[in-house]
Amino acid sequence: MKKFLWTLIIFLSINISSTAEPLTGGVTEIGRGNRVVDAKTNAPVSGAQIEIPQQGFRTYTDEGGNFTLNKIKIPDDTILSVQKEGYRPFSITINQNVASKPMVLGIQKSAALDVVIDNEMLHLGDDTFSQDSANAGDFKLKSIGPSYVKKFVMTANTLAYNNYLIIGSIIGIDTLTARTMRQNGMPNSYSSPPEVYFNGRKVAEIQLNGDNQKVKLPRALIRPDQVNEIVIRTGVNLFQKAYTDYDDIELMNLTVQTE
Ligand SMILES: [Ca+2]
Repeated sequence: MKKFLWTLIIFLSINISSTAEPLTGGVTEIGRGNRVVDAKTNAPVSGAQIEIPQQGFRTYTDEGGNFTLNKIKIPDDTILSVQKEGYRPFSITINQNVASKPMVLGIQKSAALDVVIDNEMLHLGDDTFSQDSANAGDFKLKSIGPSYVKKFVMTANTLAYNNYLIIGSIIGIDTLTARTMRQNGMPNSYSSPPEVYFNGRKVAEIQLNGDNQKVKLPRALIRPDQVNEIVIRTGVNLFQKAYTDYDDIELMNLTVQTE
């Protein structure tokens, strides 16, 4: 019987789309057959850095844009990132199921007005969390506290466009909505959602884990050609009254992009 493998094609603009592209040959080993391509031209991207921060795993694509994950074990959802000069930082939440099939990751060229706020993995919270929490099994990085603060300049040119904060990937959110969507196994509690502030004003609450979450930055709040500030504050466990139990979350790849 002919064996078909499903190729996952992931683009920044679309979340995840899979096509039934049959591959020939015995590409059955876990973590093999992966490629990074230019999202527009489909040309392979060589020398792209692939990282799974929770696993301390790092590799680079070869001349043909290929990379392997070396059969690493991924017990729970974790973030895989792709960095390449001239391209927007890319990330995707993967698990054993996703990683066991060949992945084709389409990355996008950076645009002139893009601002990379952060391309490191960030852990917000207090490092105390239930093993039932979303992605608890994968938390290894130490928390930087309940809030992330970053100052950055936005040029006056950005006022001519719609501006968005893009959160590349976020895992570990234990809101009621996340529980309803079965993103965690917490039977008896949930947390308030993480909040995003732009120049002191709350502009979003993040209810769900996932990739490429887009937060509009209201034009009226933008300080042109001056320092602007993004704050992301994690939620608190609404069922722990004895002390403040911050929701431990991880996020990666914060950029401001215009449309
Ligand atoms: Ca906690």
